[in-house]
Amino acid sequence: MAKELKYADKASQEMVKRASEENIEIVWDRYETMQPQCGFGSLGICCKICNMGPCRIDPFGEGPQVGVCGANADTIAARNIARMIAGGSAAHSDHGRDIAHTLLMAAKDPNCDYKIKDEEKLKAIAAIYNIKTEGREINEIAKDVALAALEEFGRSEGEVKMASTAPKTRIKLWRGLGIMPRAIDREVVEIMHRTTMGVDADYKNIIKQGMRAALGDGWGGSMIATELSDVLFGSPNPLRSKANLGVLQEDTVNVIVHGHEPTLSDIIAIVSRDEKLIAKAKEKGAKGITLAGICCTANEILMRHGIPLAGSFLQQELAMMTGAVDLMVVDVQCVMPGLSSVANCFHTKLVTTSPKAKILGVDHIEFREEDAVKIATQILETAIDNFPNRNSKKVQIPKDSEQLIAGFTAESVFNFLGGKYRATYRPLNDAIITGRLRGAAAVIGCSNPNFEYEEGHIKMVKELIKNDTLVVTTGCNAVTCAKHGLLKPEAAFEYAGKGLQEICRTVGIPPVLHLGSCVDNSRILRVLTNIVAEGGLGDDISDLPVAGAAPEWMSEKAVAIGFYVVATGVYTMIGHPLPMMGSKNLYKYLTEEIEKETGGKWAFELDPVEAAHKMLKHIDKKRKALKLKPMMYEQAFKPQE
Ligand code: SF4
Ligand code: MSK
Repeated sequence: MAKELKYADKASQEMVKRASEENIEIVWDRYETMQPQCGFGSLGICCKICNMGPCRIDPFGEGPQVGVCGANADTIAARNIARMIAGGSAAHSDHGRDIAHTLLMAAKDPNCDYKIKDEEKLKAIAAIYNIKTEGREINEIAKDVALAALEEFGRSEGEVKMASTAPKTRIKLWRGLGIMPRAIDREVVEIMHRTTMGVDADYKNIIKQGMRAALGDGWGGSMIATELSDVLFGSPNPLRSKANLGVLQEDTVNVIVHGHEPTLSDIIAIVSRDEKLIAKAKEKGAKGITLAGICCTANEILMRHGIPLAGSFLQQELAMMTGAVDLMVVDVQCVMPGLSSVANCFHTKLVTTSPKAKILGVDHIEFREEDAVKIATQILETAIDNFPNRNSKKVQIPKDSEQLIAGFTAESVFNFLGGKYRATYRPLNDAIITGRLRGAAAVIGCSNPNFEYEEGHIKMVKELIKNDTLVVTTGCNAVTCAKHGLLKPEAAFEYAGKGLQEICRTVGIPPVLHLGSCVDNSRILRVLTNIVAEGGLGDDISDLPVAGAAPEWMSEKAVAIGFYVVATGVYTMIGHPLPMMGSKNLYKYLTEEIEKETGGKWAFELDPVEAAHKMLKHIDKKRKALKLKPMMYEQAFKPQE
């Protein structure tokens, strides 16, 4: 019996109620069944790295304080966290590698289904890699860029070159700390080596390697994924669309894409407009084809094609509960295996596509970039053929959907915020310097059944914008904000402080800017770098009045993101603490001492409003250090000194 979702959007509430009434088990039910969850695991003090274990440390100090090998709570917790970073970094970066391979294929084969869509961006990346562009064919440049990007993963000497785009002060600091990433794969492998039995036992040293791998993700693998996706699929520009389950239609073939990589979903977005396929759908009695997305692949095709968002991570099963999804196609990451049993309760076909991600008993149509259009067509035809199997008596599509604006990037936000100045961050920096804006915050990340669904995201974001803090968002927070109407310019007049309202009115932007998928957190790193470069707000990212948050985090990828953000010098707030509270020393290091090293640190706070206040307090501390003017308008939140 699924619980009542107090803060969720109405569509989710309706579908959860339906699941409960029809006795269909979904994620919240499985979460309840799992209670009580393992206390040792939550505290990060169980270890099963070798076969002398599993070992667990007694958190009350009465039982064993070391494992069979002598590893204590600090070592065990740090190793567990580092392995989470390795998992998260590997996921983002393997995605980046696949995009680089696709770019190489497009560059070599003139008949390839993928083309270079953003030549300017390609040339900008070529400059990072010192690749000559003048007088050269675009495909030659693309080939060299793809090869240079692929080099980043496994080079044996040197540093990740993409990371050289960070502010110079930051690079110097990373080199000094020994955390400048060398090669993306190498750092992940080194985590696995250092954390195997009998290697690194110094918790700070283990975390430093974790940060090096995380930096290889944020400033390497994820950045490559974002930049090369812009080259191949086109850089996003602000556009309008809709979000929530109400975007599904009773009278069309409904196809949902879910997962992360845009290689397949972008082609499906294009092929779904094919006249022949639409005619085929009509032959089967449908009025056309509706395509919508879940999770980050949704964000990818929203940003570039305006394809509507069906929902966030926790809505993947709820979309199926409408009984109106003819096919859900998934690739990699955040795809719950539980989808298959929900699909079995309806006519919905679930199709896996990646050789890296199969689910037993689920149809698999293997995706190959070489045959992208052919396979996308086959998937859509399978959906069309399944439409007549839909039982209209079982269809219940919630009415709810919301308008949104998405498609902001480090470059397009640049033009937008430039206003009449265009192509400059000056007005943004000036707004912060003069106190019209308090600062900026990135609120990102997953939703998690261990949290009151959507409460963390929405309450935090509203509290930040109320206090004149511009919010940028990606991933499932972006989907949640969209569903709750926060990605509309009008939201500024309802929820934002007076200063932020003025900016939104002048420039015509929402108070919350959607910057894309999880790998697109790299766009936020670029924005921060550009703010520093514009001047007037210090010499490094750690000087800026900014903060980051993932209130309802779930994935290992969120841990990797958090660590590259902390290593980049940013105060990083999450709801549930990292699973390491069984180590007092590690807790102290990550929430206090690390600030002296990187300028960033972790903070954990379950109450989303209190969490926002802690972020605002940090922003104010940075404003004070920069000797910025007092805020122009009265602030709702006034920290006690
Ligand atoms: Fe136990 Fe040490 Fe082996 Fe971990 S590495 S399972 S703590 S003996
Ligand atoms: S999809 S990683 S649930 S944000 Fe990127 Fe959402 Fe988190 Fe997956």
